Amino acid sequence: MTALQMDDDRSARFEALYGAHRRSIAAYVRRRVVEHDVEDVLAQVFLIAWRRFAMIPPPPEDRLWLFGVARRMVADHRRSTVRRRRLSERLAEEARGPVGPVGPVGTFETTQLRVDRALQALRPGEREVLRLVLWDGASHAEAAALFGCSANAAELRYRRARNRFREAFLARSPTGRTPVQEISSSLAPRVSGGAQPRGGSMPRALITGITGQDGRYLAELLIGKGYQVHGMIRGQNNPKGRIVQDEIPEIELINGDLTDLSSLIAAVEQVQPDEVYNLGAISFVKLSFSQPELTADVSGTGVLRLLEAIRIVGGPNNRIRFYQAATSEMFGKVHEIPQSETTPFHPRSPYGTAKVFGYYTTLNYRESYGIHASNGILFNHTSPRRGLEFVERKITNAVARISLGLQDTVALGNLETSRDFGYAGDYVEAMWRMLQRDDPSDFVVATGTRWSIRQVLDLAFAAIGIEDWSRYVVSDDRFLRPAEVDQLVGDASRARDVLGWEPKVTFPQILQEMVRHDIELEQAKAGGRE
Ligand code: NAP
Ligand code: G4F
Repeated sequence: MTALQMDDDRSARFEALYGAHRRSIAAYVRRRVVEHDVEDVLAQVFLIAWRRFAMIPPPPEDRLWLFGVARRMVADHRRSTVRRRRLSERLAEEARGPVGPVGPVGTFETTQLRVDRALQALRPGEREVLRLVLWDGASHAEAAALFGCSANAAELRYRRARNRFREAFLARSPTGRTPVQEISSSLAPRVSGGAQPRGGSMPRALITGITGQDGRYLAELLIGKGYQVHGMIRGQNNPKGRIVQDEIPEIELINGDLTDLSSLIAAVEQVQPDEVYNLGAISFVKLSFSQPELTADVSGTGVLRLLEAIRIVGGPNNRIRFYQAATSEMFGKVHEIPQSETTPFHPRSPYGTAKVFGYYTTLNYRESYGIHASNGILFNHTSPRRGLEFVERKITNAVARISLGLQDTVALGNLETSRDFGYAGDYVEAMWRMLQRDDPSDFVVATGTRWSIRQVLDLAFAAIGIEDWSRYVVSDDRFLRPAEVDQLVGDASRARDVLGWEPKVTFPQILQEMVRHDIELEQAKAGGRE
C-alpha cells in the first residue's frame, strides 16, 4: 500500500467514525457544556481523533475510545471555564475598587461579559500580559522572557494593563450609566412587573432545589433568557454544589435550607430576586412514608417559610414573583379523570399532604398579601437527570445494565399503577411562563397521556430489542406503599389556552433517550473501573 493509499484509508476511516458517532458524541457534549461551546469541544474531540488516525493504527473499539476522548475534553473544558470565571471575578472585583463589595448583585450584564468587553478594549500587548500573568499564572520574569524585555519592564507593562483594564471595565454601559448607577438603580424597588430587566439590569431568579432535576433544567432555561440565576444549596460543603457548578458554571450558589427561616431571609435579601422558584422538597413519595415529619417540614412548612422570607424582604410594595412546585400527587385517590385545576384534592401520602399545605399556603399569601404567587400542578416529568429512585429512571438504568450484562433483573413494586409522564425540559418552560403573566394563578401541567408501569417496561425493554421482559423483572414488596395513587392523567387545557404552553417531547421519545443515555453512562462507569 502506498503512503497516499494509506492516507486515503485513514481519512475514509475517520469520515466513517465521524459520521457514525458525531450525533451521539454531540448529544453527550451538549448535555455537559453550554450550547455555544458545543462545537468547540466537538472540534477538539474530532481533531484528536484525526491526529490519532494519522499517526497510529486506529484503536480496536473506536466508539468507546472516542467517548473517552470526549469525556476528557469536557472535563478540561469545565475546568478552564470555572478557572476563567474565577479569574474574571477577581479582575472585576479589583477593577471595581472603591465601589465596594457589590459582588454579582445588580450588574447590568454578567461579570464575564463585562470582563470580556473590557479586555477587547485593550491593546494586544496589554491583553497578552494580563492573560499570561493572571490567566496562566506566569511570573513577571517568565513574562519578561516571552516579551524579550527586563522583569521590571514586564511588571510595568502588567501594571499599565491593569489600570487600562480598570478604566475599560468602569466605562459607561450601553445604557449610558456607570456600573455604580446601574447597581443602585437595580436595587431600587421594581416599578414594572415580569422578567423585564429593571433599570437596564438582568432579571434575577432564585431557585431552591437547584441540585435536583428541575432546578438544573430551569437554570439552563433562565440563563438562556438572560437571567442571573442564584441556586440555593443546603448543608456544609454539599458535594452536589460542585457538580451543579461544573455543569452550569453561570449559576451563583447561595446557602440556605427550607427548614431554616433565617437562612431563607438572608438568601432573599442577598439575591434581591425578581422571581423565586421553590423546587426544593423531599420529593420521593416512598421516603415520605418513613420520614413523614421531615417531609412535612421541608415540602410543607418550607413553602410557608420561603413565602414569609419573601413577604418580609419584599415589603409592602412586594415585587417578587413566586412559583410553588405543586404536584399531581395532591389528587391522589382521584375524584375525576382527567384531573384539572378544579378537581378536588385527596392526597395519599405524607408527601401529598405536605404539598397540599404548600398549595394552600401559596394561595393564601396571594390573597392575604397580594404576593404574585402561583402553583404549578405538575404531573410526573422525567429526563436523563431524573433521580435513580423514581420508577421510570430505575427501569431505564436497569435496562441499560441488563443490556451490558452488568445486572440480571430489576426488582419492582406495583406494576398496575399509571402516570402521565412528560419531559422535564418542557415543564420548566411552563413554570417560567406562569411568572411572566400579570395575574398569578394555578395551572395543571401534563401531557394528557397515561402509561402504566408495565407499559414503561414495554417501551424501555423495546429500546434494547427485548419484547418479553418477564424474566428480567421480579416483584418485591419493599417497593409497595401503604397507600397507592392508582392513576393520574392531567388536563392541561388551561395551560395551553392561557400560557400558550404545550409539551414538545413525547414520553416514548424521552424514555428511549434515557435508555441510550444510561447505556453510555454505565459503559463509561464500567470503562472507568477497568
Ligand atoms: P428532585 O430531583 O428530587 O430535587 C429535589 C431538590 O430539593 C434537591 O435539589 C434537594 O437538594 C432539595 N432539597 C431537599 N431538601 C431540602 C431542604 N431542606 N432545603 C432546601 N432544598 C432541599 O426533584 P425534582 O424532580 O427536580 O422536582 C422539583 C420539585 O417539583 C419538587 O418540589 C417536587 O416535589 C416537585 N414535583 C416534581 C415532579 C416530577 O415528576 N419531577 C412532579 C410534580 C412536582 P439536595 O440535593 O441537597 O438533597
Ligand atoms: O416513580 P415514583 O416513585 O413516582 P411518584 O410516586 O408518581 O412521584 C413522582 O411524581 C409526582 C407527581 O405525580 C411528584 F410529585 C413526585 O415528587 C415524584 O416525582 O412512582 C411511580 C409509580 C408508583 O405508583 C409506584 O408505586 O411507580 C410505582 N412503582 C412500582 N415499582 C415504583 C416501583 N416506584 C418506585 N419508585 N420504585 C419501584 O420499584
